Amino acid sequence: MTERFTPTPEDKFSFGLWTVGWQGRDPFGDATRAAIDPVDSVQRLAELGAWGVTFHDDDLIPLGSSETEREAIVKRFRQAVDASGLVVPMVTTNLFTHPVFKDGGFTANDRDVRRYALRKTLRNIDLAVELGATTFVAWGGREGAESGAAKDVRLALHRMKEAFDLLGEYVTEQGYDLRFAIEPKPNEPRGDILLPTIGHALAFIERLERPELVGVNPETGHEQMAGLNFPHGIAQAMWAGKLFHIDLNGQSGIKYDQDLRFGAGDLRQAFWLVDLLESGYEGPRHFDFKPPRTEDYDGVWASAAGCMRNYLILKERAAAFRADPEVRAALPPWPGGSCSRGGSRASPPGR
Ligand code: XLS
Ligand code: MN
Ligand code: MN
Repeated sequence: MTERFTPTPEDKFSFGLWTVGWQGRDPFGDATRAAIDPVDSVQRLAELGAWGVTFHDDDLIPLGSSETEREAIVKRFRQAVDASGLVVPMVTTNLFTHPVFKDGGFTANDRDVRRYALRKTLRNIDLAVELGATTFVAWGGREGAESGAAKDVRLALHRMKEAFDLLGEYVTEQGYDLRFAIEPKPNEPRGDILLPTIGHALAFIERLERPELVGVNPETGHEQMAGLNFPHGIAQAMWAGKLFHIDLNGQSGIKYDQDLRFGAGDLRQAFWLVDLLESGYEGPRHFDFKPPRTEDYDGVWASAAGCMRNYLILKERAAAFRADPEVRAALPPWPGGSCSRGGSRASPPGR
C-alpha cells in the first residue's frame, strides 16, 4: 500500500461490528466464516487506521444475556476500545433478527411488540451515551409489508412518529447529547419498507415533535436499489442540514442489497459522492459493507482496508478535479463561498 492512501484517524473512517463480523449467511446459504470476537475486530480495525467502531446492541451483547453477563461484556469491550484509541461515534438497535420482529418493531401491528421495541431501543440509547456515541441510527428493516392489507400505512407512520417523539423526549429529559439518524431502504428484508428513500425520510422528519433531533443516515447501495442518484440524495440531505451520518458501500444497479466494498459497483457515483462529502460534510465516513462470503479472514481485513483506500484514492482524484484550471474556469464559483459548497443550508444561487 502506498503511503499516501494509508488511512489515519483524521479521516474519520468507522466500521460496524456487523460488517467485518459478517459470517457470510445469506437466504440460500449458511455461514462460511466463524464469528469474530468484537474485541479482535476493534484491535484489527485500529491497526488498519480506522477511527471508530459501531454496533447493534445484539452484535455486542447476545440477546438473552443476563445482567451480569451484559456488564462483563460491555466492560471488556470498553477496555478494548480505550486501549485501541478508537471511538464509538454511533450505535444502533437490532429490531429485525429475532422472530418477534417479523412484522416490524415501532410499527408492528402487535402492541406488545411495539412496546418491546421501544424498551430495547431506550436501553440501547443509555448504552450508546455511556460509550460516548452522539449519533443513534434507526434502520426500520422490518417496518413494512408484503401484502396490501397487511399494514395500514398511515397508521404505521403515526406509530413510527409516536416512537421517534418518545425517543426524542427521552434524550431531552436525560440531557443526552445524542441525535437520531433514520436509515432509508426501499425493500429487503420486507417486500416494501416504510421510509424507502432519503426524500421520504426527510418529509417524515418534518412531522416530528423535535425535528431538530432527527436526521438521516443514507446508505449508498440503498438509494441505488431504487434506481436513484445517490450523490443527489446526499446533496439534498446536506442542503436540508440533515446529513447526520452516512453508510458507505458499493452496489451494481437495481438488485438485492449487495453491500460491496466502497468504490465497487458504480465508481462514477462514488467519485461524485466523495467530491460532495469533502466539500462540507464533517461526520464519520462509516462503511456498512460485507466482505464477500468467498473470503477467509485475511480477505475480511483486506476488503475493509480496500474500503478506506478507495475512499482516499477518490478523495485525491476529487481534489485534483477541483484544482484543475480548466475545471475552475468552466464551473461557476459556489455562491456560499469556498468552504460552504454543498454544506448544510448553503444558499442557492441567486439569493
Ligand atoms: C441493512 C442496513 C443495516 C443498518 C443498521 O440493510 O444497512 O445494516 O445500517 O441496522
Ligand atoms: Mn446495505
Ligand atoms: Mn446500513
